[in-house]
Amino acid sequence: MIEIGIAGKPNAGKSTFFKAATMVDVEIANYPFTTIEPNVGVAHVRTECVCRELGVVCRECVDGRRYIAVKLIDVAGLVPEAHKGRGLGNEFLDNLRQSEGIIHVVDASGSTDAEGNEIGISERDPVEDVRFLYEELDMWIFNILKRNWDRIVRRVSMEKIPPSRLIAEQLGGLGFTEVHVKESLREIGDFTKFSDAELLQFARELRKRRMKMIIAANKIDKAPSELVERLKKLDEIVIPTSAEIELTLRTASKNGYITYYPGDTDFKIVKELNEKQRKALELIRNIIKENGGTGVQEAINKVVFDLLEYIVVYPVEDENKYTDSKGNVLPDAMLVKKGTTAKELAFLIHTDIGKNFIHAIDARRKMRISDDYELKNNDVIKIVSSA
Ligand SMILES: Nc1nc2c(ncn2[C@@H]2O[C@H](COP(=O)(O)OP(=O)(O)O)[C@@H](O)[C@H]2O)c(=O)[nH]1
Ligand SMILES: [Mg+2]
Repeated sequence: MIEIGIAGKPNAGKSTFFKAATMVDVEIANYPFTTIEPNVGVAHVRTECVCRELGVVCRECVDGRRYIAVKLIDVAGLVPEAHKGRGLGNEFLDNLRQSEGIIHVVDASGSTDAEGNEIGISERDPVEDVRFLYEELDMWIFNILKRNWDRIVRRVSMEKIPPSRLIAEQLGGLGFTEVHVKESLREIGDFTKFSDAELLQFARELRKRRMKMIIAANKIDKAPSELVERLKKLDEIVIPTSAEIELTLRTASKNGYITYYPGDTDFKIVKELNEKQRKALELIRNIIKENGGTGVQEAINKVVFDLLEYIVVYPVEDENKYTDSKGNVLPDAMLVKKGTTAKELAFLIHTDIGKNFIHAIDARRKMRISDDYELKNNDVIKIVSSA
């Protein structure tokens, strides 16, 4: 399953985001270091199910809203100098290592300082928080490089292995690929003569490639629009969010007060409410209408579909009825990387199916496709296999 980390300084709203997205119980409090262990939960990306377009009735979606599971990790809060082990620095960085993509939750209301302590609205520039996360990550990678660099350079000159492979190997565990290293080296120059500044630049290039992230400009329910706009001007994917509103809506929905589907821009009240509750919900309604939703679902979708470039494919066993062998219509919606081929899909479904792959069929066109056909978003595919 795709793993997404939620990063940011204390009190930015990470745990609220996590809880809203997963509905797993976590501690939420207005003081630093609330999250000690990373919380892991299941969230979902939302996509439009293909059942309607195909004219079939499936049981996997809610009126065409199809949710596909991803893993979410609520990472320990980041404080300045985490790379030196301050706060829960090491845990923080270790947790992020597992993530394929990161949602950086930023307090767009500017009402928490660098350490997460409460201050007045707009007293902190949220753009600083973005810069600061990058700097911490860069310094962390730099320190690891620095510790190993002399040895790496020596080995490159002695052994006849491509430097990018050797460096990737030496940084094992950080998840850098040979391609990440090669591309990053290309940006800088002769690595055997790297100064500290160049090594830091190398660390930055590596981070950019390995640690892909989007920014959730959180607390929009109280953030001044100038601050949200400042964040939007960054050369990043920025999604305005209110984790707190999403959590309120999900909770109200769970308790039967409203009908609300994550990612919707509205909800329906379905139970008698008192005046105060009704007013609170109407206030929320205005905010999410204006923002086009709470942003939480959008943030998860952006990470998976835009940042990490996944697409959705529907494997079926019956290409005429779009069912599995038991007659379930469109039983699976799978997230696969853009560029995945039909044969690779067979392996992703099951190793045995991959090994015994014969050919694949595009169920929409009822046509055989080549083994190296690159899957497109919303393809419905039957794999023919002798397994
Ligand atoms: N107004 C507002 N407050 C929020 C929002 N998200 C989180 N908070 C509040 O910010 C504080 C810190 O939240 P928490 O999720 O524990 O932050 P974490 O330390 O980053 O995990 C809590 O008081 C939350 O209720 C939001 O979208 N809007
Ligand atoms: Mg927390």
